[in-house]
Amino acid sequence: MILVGQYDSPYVRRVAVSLRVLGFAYEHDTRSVFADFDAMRRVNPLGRIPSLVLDDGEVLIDSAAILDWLDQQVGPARALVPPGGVERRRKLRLIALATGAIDKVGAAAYERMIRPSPLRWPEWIERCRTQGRGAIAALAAEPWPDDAPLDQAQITAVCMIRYVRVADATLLPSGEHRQLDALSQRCEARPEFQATFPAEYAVPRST
Ligand SMILES: N[C@@H](CCC(=O)N[C@@H](CS)C(=O)NCC(=O)O)C(=O)O
Repeated sequence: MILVGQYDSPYVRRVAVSLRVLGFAYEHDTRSVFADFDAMRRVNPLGRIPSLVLDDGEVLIDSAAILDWLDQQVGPARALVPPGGVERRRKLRLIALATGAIDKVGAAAYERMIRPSPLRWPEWIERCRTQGRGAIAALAAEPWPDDAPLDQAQITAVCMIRYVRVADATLLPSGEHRQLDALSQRCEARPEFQATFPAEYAVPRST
Protein backbone atom coordinates (compact mmCIF):
# COMPACT_ATOMS: atom_id res chain seq x y z
CA MET A 1 0.00 0.00 0.00
CA ILE A 2 1.04 3.60 -0.55
CA LEU A 3 0.59 6.42 1.95
CA VAL A 4 0.25 9.73 0.10
CA GLY A 5 1.28 12.90 1.92
CA GLN A 6 4.19 14.38 3.82
CA TYR A 7 4.74 13.93 7.54
CA ASP A 8 4.50 17.64 8.26
CA SER A 9 0.74 17.04 8.06
CA PRO A 10 -0.32 15.76 11.50
CA TYR A 11 -3.09 13.83 9.76
CA VAL A 12 -0.61 11.99 7.55
CA ARG A 13 1.68 11.47 10.51
CA ARG A 14 -0.99 9.87 12.69
CA VAL A 15 -1.75 7.42 9.88
CA ALA A 16 1.97 6.68 9.35
CA VAL A 17 2.56 6.08 13.06
CA SER A 18 -0.52 3.83 13.23
CA LEU A 19 0.61 1.81 10.19
CA ARG A 20 3.97 1.22 11.88
CA VAL A 21 2.51 0.45 15.32
CA LEU A 22 0.18 -2.13 13.77
CA GLY A 23 2.94 -3.65 11.63
CA PHE A 24 1.82 -2.67 8.12
CA ALA A 25 4.50 -2.11 5.48
CA TYR A 26 3.87 0.84 3.16
CA GLU A 27 5.49 2.92 0.48
CA HIS A 28 5.55 6.66 1.06
CA ASP A 29 4.50 9.03 -1.73
CA THR A 30 5.86 12.40 -0.63
CA ARG A 31 4.35 14.59 -3.31
CA SER A 32 3.28 17.97 -1.94
CA VAL A 33 -0.36 18.87 -1.42
CA PHE A 34 0.52 22.44 -2.40
CA ALA A 35 3.26 22.12 -5.06
CA ASP A 36 1.73 19.04 -6.73
CA PHE A 37 -1.90 20.06 -6.44
CA ASP A 38 -3.09 18.67 -9.79
CA ALA A 39 -1.38 15.33 -9.24
CA MET A 40 -2.80 15.21 -5.75
CA ARG A 41 -6.33 15.77 -7.05
CA ARG A 42 -5.94 12.74 -9.28
CA VAL A 43 -5.43 10.65 -6.12
CA ASN A 44 -8.08 12.40 -4.02
CA PRO A 45 -10.56 14.70 -5.80
CA LEU A 46 -10.53 16.92 -2.70
CA GLY A 47 -6.82 17.58 -3.19
CA ARG A 48 -6.10 16.75 0.44
CA ILE A 49 -3.82 14.44 2.34
CA PRO A 50 -3.60 11.75 3.58
CA SER A 51 -4.75 9.11 1.10
CA LEU A 52 -3.96 5.42 1.37
CA VAL A 53 -3.76 3.52 -1.92
CA LEU A 54 -4.45 -0.15 -1.27
CA ASP A 55 -2.76 -2.97 -3.17
CA ASP A 56 -5.86 -3.53 -5.34
CA GLY A 57 -5.93 0.17 -6.32
CA GLU A 58 -8.74 1.25 -3.99
CA VAL A 59 -8.02 4.68 -2.53
CA LEU A 60 -9.01 5.49 1.05
CA ILE A 61 -9.26 9.20 1.86
CA ASP A 62 -9.42 11.07 5.18
CA SER A 63 -7.30 9.96 8.12
CA ALA A 64 -10.30 8.89 10.23
CA ALA A 65 -11.55 6.56 7.47
CA ILE A 66 -8.04 5.17 6.94
CA LEU A 67 -7.55 4.54 10.68
CA ASP A 68 -10.96 2.89 10.88
CA TRP A 69 -9.93 0.54 8.05
CA LEU A 70 -6.65 -0.27 9.80
CA ASP A 71 -8.48 -1.10 13.03
CA GLN A 72 -10.86 -3.35 11.12
CA GLN A 73 -7.95 -5.14 9.47
CA VAL A 74 -6.28 -6.03 12.77
CA GLY A 75 -9.48 -6.78 14.68
CA PRO A 76 -10.81 -5.56 18.04
CA ALA A 77 -8.04 -7.06 20.21
CA ARG A 78 -5.31 -4.98 18.47
CA ALA A 79 -7.39 -2.02 17.28
CA LEU A 80 -6.10 1.39 18.38
CA VAL A 81 -9.63 2.54 19.30
CA PRO A 82 -11.70 0.30 21.60
CA PRO A 83 -14.56 -1.45 19.76
CA GLY A 84 -17.41 -0.16 21.93
CA GLY A 85 -18.73 1.14 25.22
CA VAL A 86 -17.70 4.02 27.42
CA GLU A 87 -13.99 3.57 26.65
CA ARG A 88 -14.63 3.96 22.92
CA ARG A 89 -16.67 7.11 23.51
CA ARG A 90 -13.96 8.51 25.79
CA LYS A 91 -11.20 7.85 23.26
CA LEU A 92 -13.25 9.28 20.39
CA ARG A 93 -13.77 12.44 22.45
CA LEU A 94 -10.01 12.80 23.03
CA ILE A 95 -9.34 12.21 19.34
CA ALA A 96 -11.98 14.80 18.37
CA LEU A 97 -10.39 17.36 20.70
CA ALA A 98 -6.93 16.70 19.22
CA THR A 99 -8.06 16.81 15.58
CA GLY A 100 -10.21 19.85 16.36
CA ALA A 101 -7.18 21.62 17.81
CA ILE A 102 -5.23 20.80 14.64
CA ASP A 103 -8.04 22.20 12.48
CA LYS A 104 -8.44 25.42 14.47
CA VAL A 105 -4.76 26.15 15.08
CA GLY A 106 -4.11 25.33 11.42
CA ALA A 107 -6.90 27.63 10.23
CA ALA A 108 -5.54 30.50 12.33
CA ALA A 109 -2.01 29.88 11.09
CA TYR A 110 -3.14 29.88 7.46
CA GLU A 111 -4.91 33.18 8.06
CA ARG A 112 -1.85 34.73 9.69
CA MET A 113 0.81 33.38 7.36
CA ILE A 114 -0.76 32.81 3.95
CA ARG A 115 -3.62 35.26 3.54
CA PRO A 116 -2.42 38.72 2.36
CA SER A 117 -2.32 41.02 5.38
CA PRO A 118 -4.99 43.54 4.20
CA LEU A 119 -7.46 40.65 3.96
CA ARG A 120 -6.83 39.21 7.40
CA TRP A 121 -9.62 39.16 10.00
CA PRO A 122 -8.05 39.39 13.47
CA GLU A 123 -11.26 38.49 15.32
CA TRP A 124 -11.61 35.30 13.31
CA ILE A 125 -7.98 34.37 13.91
CA GLU A 126 -8.44 34.93 17.65
CA ARG A 127 -11.64 32.87 17.67
CA CYS A 128 -9.84 29.93 16.04
CA ARG A 129 -6.95 30.26 18.50
CA THR A 130 -9.39 30.34 21.44
CA GLN A 131 -10.99 27.14 20.17
CA GLY A 132 -7.60 25.47 19.78
CA ARG A 133 -6.48 26.64 23.24
CA GLY A 134 -9.71 25.27 24.75
CA ALA A 135 -9.26 21.86 23.17
CA ILE A 136 -5.63 21.70 24.32
CA ALA A 137 -6.63 22.63 27.90
CA ALA A 138 -9.34 19.94 27.89
CA LEU A 139 -6.79 17.36 26.72
CA ALA A 140 -4.32 18.52 29.37
CA ALA A 141 -6.93 17.96 32.07
CA GLU A 142 -7.23 14.26 31.13
CA PRO A 143 -5.11 11.53 32.68
CA TRP A 144 -2.34 10.24 30.38
CA PRO A 145 -0.83 7.39 32.44
CA ASP A 146 2.79 6.45 31.67
CA ASP A 147 1.98 2.76 31.48
CA ALA A 148 -1.10 2.94 29.25
CA PRO A 149 -0.74 0.89 26.05
CA LEU A 150 -0.28 3.09 22.99
CA ASP A 151 -3.63 3.91 21.38
CA GLN A 152 -5.08 6.30 18.82
CA ALA A 153 -5.87 9.01 21.39
CA GLN A 154 -2.20 9.17 22.37
CA ILE A 155 -0.96 9.00 18.76
CA THR A 156 -3.26 11.80 17.59
CA ALA A 157 -2.57 13.96 20.65
CA VAL A 158 1.18 13.68 20.14
CA CYS A 159 0.90 14.53 16.42
CA MET A 160 -1.24 17.53 17.42
CA ILE A 161 1.29 18.70 20.04
CA ARG A 162 4.15 18.62 17.53
CA TYR A 163 2.07 20.46 14.92
CA VAL A 164 0.88 23.19 17.32
CA ARG A 165 4.44 23.75 18.53
CA VAL A 166 5.45 24.52 14.96
CA ALA A 167 2.34 26.36 13.74
CA ASP A 168 1.59 28.49 16.82
CA ALA A 169 4.06 27.71 19.59
CA THR A 170 2.62 30.18 22.11
CA LEU A 171 -0.54 28.05 22.38
CA LEU A 172 1.36 25.11 23.88
CA PRO A 173 4.59 26.26 25.48
CA SER A 174 6.73 23.64 27.09
CA GLY A 175 6.05 23.49 30.85
CA GLU A 176 2.46 24.79 30.72
CA HIS A 177 0.81 21.37 30.49
CA ARG A 178 3.23 18.90 32.06
CA GLN A 179 1.01 15.87 31.34
CA LEU A 180 1.10 16.67 27.62
CA ASP A 181 4.85 17.35 27.71
CA ALA A 182 5.41 13.93 29.29
CA LEU A 183 3.11 12.19 26.83
CA SER A 184 4.87 13.86 23.91
CA GLN A 185 8.37 13.04 25.17
CA ARG A 186 7.43 9.42 25.87
CA CYS A 187 5.87 8.84 22.47
CA GLU A 188 8.30 10.90 20.35
CA ALA A 189 11.10 8.66 21.66
CA ARG A 190 9.44 5.56 20.16
CA PRO A 191 10.73 4.32 16.79
CA GLU A 192 7.35 4.78 15.06
CA PHE A 193 7.36 8.46 15.93
CA GLN A 194 11.08 8.94 15.26
CA ALA A 195 10.68 7.44 11.79
CA THR A 196 7.90 9.90 10.96
CA PHE A 197 9.32 13.02 12.59
CA PRO A 198 8.75 15.79 10.03
CA ALA A 199 12.08 16.91 8.63
CA GLU A 200 10.69 20.27 7.66
CA TYR A 201 7.38 22.07 7.41
CA ALA A 202 6.16 23.34 4.04
CA VAL A 203 3.50 25.71 5.42
CA PRO A 204 2.76 27.21 7.76
CA ARG A 205 5.10 27.74 10.70
CA SER A 206 5.21 30.35 13.38
CA THR A 207 8.94 30.53 13.90
N1 LIG B 1 -10.23 15.57 7.90
C1 LIG B 1 -9.06 15.37 7.09
C2 LIG B 1 -8.19 16.62 7.18
C3 LIG B 1 -6.96 16.48 6.30
C4 LIG B 1 -6.27 17.82 6.11
O1 LIG B 1 -6.72 18.87 6.58
N2 LIG B 1 -5.15 17.78 5.38
C5 LIG B 1 -4.44 19.00 5.10
C6 LIG B 1 -2.97 18.85 5.42
S1 LIG B 1 -2.76 18.80 7.17
C7 LIG B 1 -4.56 19.28 3.60
O2 LIG B 1 -4.59 18.39 2.80
N3 LIG B 1 -4.64 20.58 3.28
C8 LIG B 1 -4.72 21.03 1.95
C9 LIG B 1 -6.05 21.59 1.62
O3 LIG B 1 -7.05 21.26 2.30
O4 LIG B 1 -6.12 22.35 0.66
C10 LIG B 1 -8.30 14.13 7.54
O5 LIG B 1 -8.44 13.76 8.71
O6 LIG B 1 -7.62 13.50 6.72
